[in-house]
Amino acid sequence: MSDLNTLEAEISAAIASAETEAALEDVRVAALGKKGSVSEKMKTLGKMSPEERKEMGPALNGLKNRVADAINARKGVLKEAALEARLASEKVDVTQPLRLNPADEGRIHPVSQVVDELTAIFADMGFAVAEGPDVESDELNFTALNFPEGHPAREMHDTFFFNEKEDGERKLLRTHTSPVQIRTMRSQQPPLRVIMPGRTYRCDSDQTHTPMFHQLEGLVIDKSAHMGHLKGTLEEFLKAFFEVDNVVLRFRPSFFPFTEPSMEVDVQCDRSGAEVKIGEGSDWMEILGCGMVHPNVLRNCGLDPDEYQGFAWGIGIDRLAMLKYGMNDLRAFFDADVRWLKHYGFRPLDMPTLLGGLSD
Ligand code: 2NM
Repeated sequence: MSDLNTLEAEISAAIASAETEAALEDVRVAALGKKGSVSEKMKTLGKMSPEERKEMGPALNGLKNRVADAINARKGVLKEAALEARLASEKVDVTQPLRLNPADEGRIHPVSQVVDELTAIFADMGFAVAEGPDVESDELNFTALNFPEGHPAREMHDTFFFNEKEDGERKLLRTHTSPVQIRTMRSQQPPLRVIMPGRTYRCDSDQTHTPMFHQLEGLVIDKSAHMGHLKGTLEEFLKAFFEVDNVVLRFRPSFFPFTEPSMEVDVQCDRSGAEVKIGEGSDWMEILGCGMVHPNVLRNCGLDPDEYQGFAWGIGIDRLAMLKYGMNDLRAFFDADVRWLKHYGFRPLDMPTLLGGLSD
């Protein structure tokens, strides 16, 4: 009997000191397994006398059951401890959003959105879209557009020039999209109705200027296109773009080498709130430049100014986007900050159309 007590004490100590479930399993096998210490004792029952068996049977069964219970109890404690340790070492941030599929997560940059809106508006008015290279010749960017030699806009200060080539030609980054107008007038026959959205470059950088910016120019060439058409075109475009029923425009005389007369256009607006509202109020905001295409420009494109005339305008796309969608720092447009894009960007499958809505 006393060696049973010793055995039970040994097994109990082994159970208590098992620190892992695997170690506990070893203790179980060593005691209750086929060749375990308790099992070996059970095997001796068969060789005992009936009296002996009567005493040892219940004693051994009791030992076996107590050992099994102690192992199970220890198992529960170890399981609990293992779970506690895991919970303490692993962290789940339940504030993390679920990962969306790319079409839900991706965003269209406001500049791309506005270009799509402008394209939808002018396509509806019968305009084609033309594009041209960012790297241009001096001839197309300046000379053909009636910039006199030595005009300040040609100077290094505004224009990014490339190094002179061996043949003496000096390429540049276009300072406006007007060279695309020259290319169009030289390659297509009037009547022309074309818009040119694109990147333009000027060596200028502050809160309202970035060295690369986006411009949309428009051009209409016909035998009788006049300033009334220009005014009507701009009014219709601005009403559609700002999604308002009425806009009031103010034309001020200005100067561009490529137009005569040249005008700057202000739109009536309300500046009393945090955002500028177009189509109401009693303030004015300059919004674009325009004019009748200069006879020299027509001549430079092989068009006879006595037969053809036309109008053109240029407008800043980035600023249009800022006005319509309430962004106040132009530089953030080109920071490639995904948080900014998430906030101000547009869903890729919501295409702007005049029928379905430009911006909703
Ligand atoms: C502007 C303002 C006024 C313009 C003129 C031409 C061309 F090629 F037809 F002569 N292209 N763009 C133009 C006219 C651009 O931007 C403020």
